[in-house]
Amino acid sequence: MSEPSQSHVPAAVVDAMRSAQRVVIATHSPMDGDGLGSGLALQRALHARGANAVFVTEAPVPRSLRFLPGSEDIVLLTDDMPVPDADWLFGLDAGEESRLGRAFAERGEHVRVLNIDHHVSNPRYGDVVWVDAEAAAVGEQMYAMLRAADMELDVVAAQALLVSLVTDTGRFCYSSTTARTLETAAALVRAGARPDNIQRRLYSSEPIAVHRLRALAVDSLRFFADGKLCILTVEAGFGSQLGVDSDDVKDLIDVATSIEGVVVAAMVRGLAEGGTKVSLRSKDDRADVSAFSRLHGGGGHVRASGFSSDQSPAATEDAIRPGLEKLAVVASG
Ligand SMILES: [Mn+2]
Repeated sequence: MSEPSQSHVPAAVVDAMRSAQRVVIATHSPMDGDGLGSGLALQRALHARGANAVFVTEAPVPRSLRFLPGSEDIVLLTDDMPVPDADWLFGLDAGEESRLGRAFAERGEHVRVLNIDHHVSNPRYGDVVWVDAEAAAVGEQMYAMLRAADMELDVVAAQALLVSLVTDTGRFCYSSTTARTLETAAALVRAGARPDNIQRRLYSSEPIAVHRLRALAVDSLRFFADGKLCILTVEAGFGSQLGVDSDDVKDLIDVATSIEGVVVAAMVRGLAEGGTKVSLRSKDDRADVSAFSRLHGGGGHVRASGFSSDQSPAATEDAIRPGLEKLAVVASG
């Protein structure tokens, strides 16, 4: 059968994959399906050729993703734990180096950094860099990389990479989905991945508390610019009385995005440690939320981006609302 049309995997990336002996794997914390799936597949491939690879995180693996084999072995770095020593740090899906957290900030001087990412705003940090903004997910790059380096891809890794693709493309519906994305998915299914298993474990196994959280969120949505801008502001601790995890709160942006007439959706979320996290979604390329987030020190994709602020959720919202209204109106003009 045909292979996905080749994405260009830089030779230095293939070399690092083939030769690295002690690797720390990291993605952003908390991780998402793309960071987790591509990291697990990478770790399995490195282990299969006898390399030592430790996958680290600074936040627990989100509840909904814990069904993936290997997620239980991810090392949760607590404050009193040093970052494991290594020759290489493989950073995945991190649009800026700070998103890799301590794995990047506290690495030894001898540690080389491989930056594999698909965010258009990536500043190309690291010693070896492979940023492919055409890739719908790092999982798509990871598949090409494992193939280019002639490394093992077993059923478990194929399933992990399909989770990367499914979650980062909104089940293959976002504008980032290309023929190559679908060809990669087909190759993964041929390798034994099961889409129906992902549907059941990821989308048909939600705790009722998550639905109650959504109901609360719907009640607190506010609309501006004739309904083209939808903002959901949540204070720190929102949802904790329902016993849902922060990952479930994060996904509430999808509620706002799914509404008819909304062009730009924003979730302004207070963090337990102070400050605010803003997530933005756009349904129109003319409303480039990646550029908007960059103005505020963040980044991301044209239709999905985010940034952090030191201010309260209410103050943050006041500061960004006029700009977002303008963005939503321009896009629908
Ligand atoms: Mn991604």
